[in-house]
Amino acid sequence: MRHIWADDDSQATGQCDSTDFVDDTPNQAAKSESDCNVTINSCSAESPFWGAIDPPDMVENYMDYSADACMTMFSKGQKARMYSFLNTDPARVAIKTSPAGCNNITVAVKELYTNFNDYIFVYPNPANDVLHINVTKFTPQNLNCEIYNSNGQLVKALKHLDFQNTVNLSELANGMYVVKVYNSEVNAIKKITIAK
Ligand SMILES: [Ca+2]
Ligand SMILES: [Ca+2]
Repeated sequence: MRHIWADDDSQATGQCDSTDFVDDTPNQAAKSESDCNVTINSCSAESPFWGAIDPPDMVENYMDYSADACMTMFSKGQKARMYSFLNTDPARVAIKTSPAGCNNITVAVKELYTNFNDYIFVYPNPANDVLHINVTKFTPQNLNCEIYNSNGQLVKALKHLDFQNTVNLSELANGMYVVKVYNSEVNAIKKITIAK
C-alpha cells in the first residue's frame, strides 16, 4: 500500500497529481511532519469519490507520517486494497495460510517436531489445585497428557486434549512434577511445582 501522499513528496506545496490508488483517502501534497495538524488541507482537487466535498488531509491515517498518537485508522478503500493483494498476489497469498500466529492451522511437520515444546503452555507454576494446559499454533490431534511425580510414578492422565485444558490437582501432594504432552509424533515435557 502506498503512502497517503502517494510518495510524491518533493516538499513543493500544491503538488496533488499523484495517487495512492485509493479513492477515499484525500489527495495530499506532502507527508505530515510527525505532527497532528487536523485542519491542514493541502489539496482541493479530490477524486470523484468525494463529490463536492473537499476533505482535509487524513492525518489520522496510518499511511501518513503523523505523530504516532494521531494515527488511528485505515480507510475502507485501503482495506479493500489490502484484501485484494492478500487474496491474489502470488507473493502474499501464502500469508493467509502461514502457521505464524494462527491456532487452527497445522504446521509443517519438521517445524512441529522442532518446536513443539514451545507450543505448549502450562500454568500457573507453582500450581495449587488447578493446572491449565494450552495448546497453541497446532491443532490438537490425539494429544494426551501424563503427569508424573518426582519418583517417576504416573499420577494423572488425560486423553484427547483441546486447545485449552484444565487439570484438577486437588488430590496431589506438594512437590515437583513432570507434565508430558504427546501424541505418536510429538512430545513436550514441562516441569511444574505444586505448592498449596
Ligand atoms: Ca487517495
Ligand atoms: Ca482536500
